[in-house]
Amino acid sequence: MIRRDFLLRSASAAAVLQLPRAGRALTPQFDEFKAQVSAVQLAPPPYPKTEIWGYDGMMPGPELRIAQGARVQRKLLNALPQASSVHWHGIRIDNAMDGVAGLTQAAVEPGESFDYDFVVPDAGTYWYHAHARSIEQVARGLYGALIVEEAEAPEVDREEVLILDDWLLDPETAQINPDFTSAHSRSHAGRMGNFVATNGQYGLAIDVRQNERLRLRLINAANARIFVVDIARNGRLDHRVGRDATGATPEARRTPHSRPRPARRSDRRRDCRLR
Ligand SMILES: [Cu+2]
Repeated sequence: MIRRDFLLRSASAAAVLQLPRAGRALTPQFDEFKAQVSAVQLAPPPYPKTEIWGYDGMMPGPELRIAQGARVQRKLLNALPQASSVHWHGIRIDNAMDGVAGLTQAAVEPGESFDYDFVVPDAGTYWYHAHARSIEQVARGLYGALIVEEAEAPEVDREEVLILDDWLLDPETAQINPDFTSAHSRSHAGRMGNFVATNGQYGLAIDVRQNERLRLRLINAANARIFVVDIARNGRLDHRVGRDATGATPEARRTPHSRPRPARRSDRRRDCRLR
């Protein structure tokens, strides 16, 4: 009873934020992004494409990169067979825009839309993901990077955003195992995959030049897996410059490994000294 009342009130609070229809048509401010069923080449050929759910049909979804203090206005269009919502993980935000279906907003039904409108107060490496039946929707690929740039970024030659995830695929067909709430997953602290991909790609390789300084933003999008990312091998130096909801810290800390746990982020600076 209390929860229903709260839901109704938060739904009407969200409605107040929407512009009148005519005004919106004349000055469209909200970039649309569509949650939809799509297919990507997740496992390498000759495996067929894997059916995923993605924002704009991509997996990961489009990278959102904005300046600290800027305003984000995105219209979620739900073309999925399930109700959905978008949570902006780690962003300090008004509850009405936080995207937790059933708590801070009503889930957006198939065929409907929701306008997200908020300011990003803190620099850092964040991500956005579905937050309705998350155990299924995130595992089907509904997520993307949300990068908030600090006014004075550390000096690097290049930046790479790496989203780590594991997938539970049928080894014959490369399709996502649809048993998202299996007794095994529930009794083993989550769903472990049998296939690891970075930015939705198997065996992703990135060429680096000698002495190139990289900034690596790592995001763990897996449900249960802790990735041990060994980026100190072969004489290459690795420093942590920030993690989760922080921009770069003035003093980089030298650390041998990165172990982003599920939903956590790690911001690394790496000097490539190839032997
Ligand atoms: Cu989250």
